[in-house]
Amino acid sequence: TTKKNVLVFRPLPEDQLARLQAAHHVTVADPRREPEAFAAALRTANGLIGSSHTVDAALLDAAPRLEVISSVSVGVDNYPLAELNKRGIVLCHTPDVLTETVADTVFAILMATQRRVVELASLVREGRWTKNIGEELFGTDVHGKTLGILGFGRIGQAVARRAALGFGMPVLYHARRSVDLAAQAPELQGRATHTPLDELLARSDIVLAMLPLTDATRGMIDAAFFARMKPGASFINGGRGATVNEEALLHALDHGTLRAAGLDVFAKEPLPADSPLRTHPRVTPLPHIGSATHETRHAMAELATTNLLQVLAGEKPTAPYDTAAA
Ligand code: 8YV
Repeated sequence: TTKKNVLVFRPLPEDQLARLQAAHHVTVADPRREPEAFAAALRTANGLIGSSHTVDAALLDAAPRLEVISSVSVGVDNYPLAELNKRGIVLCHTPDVLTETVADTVFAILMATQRRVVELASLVREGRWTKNIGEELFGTDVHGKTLGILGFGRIGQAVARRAALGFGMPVLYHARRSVDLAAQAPELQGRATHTPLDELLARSDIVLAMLPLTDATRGMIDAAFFARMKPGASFINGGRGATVNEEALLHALDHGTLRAAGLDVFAKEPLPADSPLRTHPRVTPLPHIGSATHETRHAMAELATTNLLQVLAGEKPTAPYDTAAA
């Protein structure tokens, strides 16, 4: 097939870069560090591989030959979906290969938040473990507690499996439509229940947001949301930071009844140094590491490379994103 021009704007593993270079002309340019090289390559690029960098209509205008964007991510909120659809530019992403890893991360954050792991590890590291840990430093049990999940896609269901099957936790979930558990997740039948949001918030000991960032979910987790949560409950976010009103979260922690928060994602990333969420004693913050394991990031890069090669060869990609449905 004809060699085309591919612009890679995030680091790819050597073996995946080699796959691309064997088939096409490849330029690697980080738009943040090499804006001129990036802009020059964009002008002739037929395909893009990237991830969290925001793509907008102006960037698409500067890429007149673009046929496909292959994202190394499952989330696609940093892409102009309607614009891509209008221009007939194919968008691909990397679902499924990261599901279990992100679910592991989310459960790790949940456990760390409820048992105060980061705070107590710091106590040891800073030489402040001078006597038996007293009640003021106790955490709260996870097993058997009720977990409420917002967003019940592949990752939400994977977290539910860990909670229900591993930790005996009743799972409530809220999503735009109920999930056919018999077909999609038979092991969760009788263990996960589609629940109205208010009831989920009133009953859950832990509320987990696994929501994509859309016009509907942006800022939806606000003061009224936290006020409706069960007193003493905790909040975990493993989806997208901008679904949360962070001022309302801090207010719920300091003046409401929110026990604690575990956050892998933030409205602005990296988290600004002056954000109170960085140092709040009842916040367990992580730097968006949901899919960040050697194995999974390689699998994501491999799938993103395969998607791109397929589209440029005129084939249907393994994992297209339906921009028309957005
Ligand atoms: C990031 C994620 O994309 O897949 C997603 O949507 O949030 C993460 O995997 C990743 O950090 C960027 O490669």
